[in-house]
Amino acid sequence: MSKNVVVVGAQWGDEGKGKVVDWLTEKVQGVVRFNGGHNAGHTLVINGNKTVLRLIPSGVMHAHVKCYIGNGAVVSPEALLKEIDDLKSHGVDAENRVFVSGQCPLVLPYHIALDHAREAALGDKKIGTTGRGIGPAYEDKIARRALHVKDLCDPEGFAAKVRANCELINFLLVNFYKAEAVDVEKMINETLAMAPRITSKICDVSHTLNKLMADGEQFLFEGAQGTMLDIDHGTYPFVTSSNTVAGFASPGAGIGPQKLNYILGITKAYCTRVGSGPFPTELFDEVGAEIAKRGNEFGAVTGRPRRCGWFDGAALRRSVEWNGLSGLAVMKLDVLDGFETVRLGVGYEYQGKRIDVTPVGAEMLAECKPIYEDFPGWKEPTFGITKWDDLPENAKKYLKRLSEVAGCPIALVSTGPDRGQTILLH
Ligand code: 2SA
Ligand code: MG
Repeated sequence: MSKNVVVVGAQWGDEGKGKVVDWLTEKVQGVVRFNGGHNAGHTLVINGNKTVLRLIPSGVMHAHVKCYIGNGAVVSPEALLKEIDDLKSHGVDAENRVFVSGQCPLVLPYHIALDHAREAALGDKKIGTTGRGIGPAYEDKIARRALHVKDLCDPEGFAAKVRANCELINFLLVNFYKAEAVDVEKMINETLAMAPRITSKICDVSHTLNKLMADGEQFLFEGAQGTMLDIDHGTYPFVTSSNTVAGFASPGAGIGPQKLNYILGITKAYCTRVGSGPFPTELFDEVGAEIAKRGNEFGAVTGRPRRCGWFDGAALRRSVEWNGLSGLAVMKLDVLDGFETVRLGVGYEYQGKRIDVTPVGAEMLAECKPIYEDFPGWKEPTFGITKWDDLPENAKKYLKRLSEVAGCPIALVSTGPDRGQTILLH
């Protein structure tokens, strides 16, 4: 493995980053989150036990690893502490191994109230957010009125800033959205009660990483959500509110881009999306339902059923370009076992013309019809296979073409949820 690796979701999220990060973590000293918040949901299966991580990097399951949350992520104090407590109940002590940048914007209950009110007001045009207040928290950051983790060190200043922000927020909630006002003093008191446990984790993440890298330590940068949900490049407005592309690991953690040595894009052997927005290869038939069932495709945070479809090569090609992917990890190949035919999206038809990459934003994509290449399926199970040569011929053909269409070599193939159920290619 190269020195520092960035792992990003190459599709719409939920590609199985958690398994890959957990697996690669054995070789690094630290794992870093650089975007998103507790809207992320990484399901890990370790020795058959299922654990869901939201804000804490998946590497936490390894006792030797330090976990950093960089300034590009947004932090809910309540979610962070609950996650540490949940881990403790699973026998994982994360209390003194989680380090948070003081510059992370906070996600507070008023952001969550606003997220819910906005979605309700949008009705059937809603984004389908996770309802975790992520968008409103990033809005505060961009509008230069965010509360930061470091503000928790100054209770009076914190309270004054929250009161000032909530004047506007409560006005909006009550008068515009006809929703309930947030109890500001209760929110201040409850947040400040959590403050000591949060402030003890404050760290100058940028400087620490730079110093440790100079000492030869290696890091893994764990992206949240997926490339097609990137605020700048994704299917806007049906996107999350942060940059999900690999390059954001640099400003989101405070390190130079030349420190990012290998970019691994995680993709499923098919495609899923949760929330609203265009998804050209989506399946509405029994094949889609079968993929959802076999792949257990439910949101890790919200439990929402994920929409399922065939692999979208045009979207993956974009993802390869936007992230500068060095290699692909193709997950959940075994979910496609036994299908008569497996389809691979290789482009779209848009207003009678063929296009080879996804258009930017939602409007054009909503009008795109996928162009497929069909592959004969494979009868033999791939579940648990650990060597490329042991894969059924038809599965190999499918994967080779997938890699060709995406324009990126396959670095690994996952054939089951456990760490060992992996084929390593380079
Ligand atoms: P938000 O909450 O403002 O970030 O929502 C905006 C859009 O981003 C999508 N989004 C996600 N898509 C896939 N997985 C995510 N994490 C959870 C998981 C999702 C869950 O790992 O399963 O449990 O539902 C995630 N987070 C945000 C979201 O669906 C909106 O389309
Ligand atoms: Mg997830």
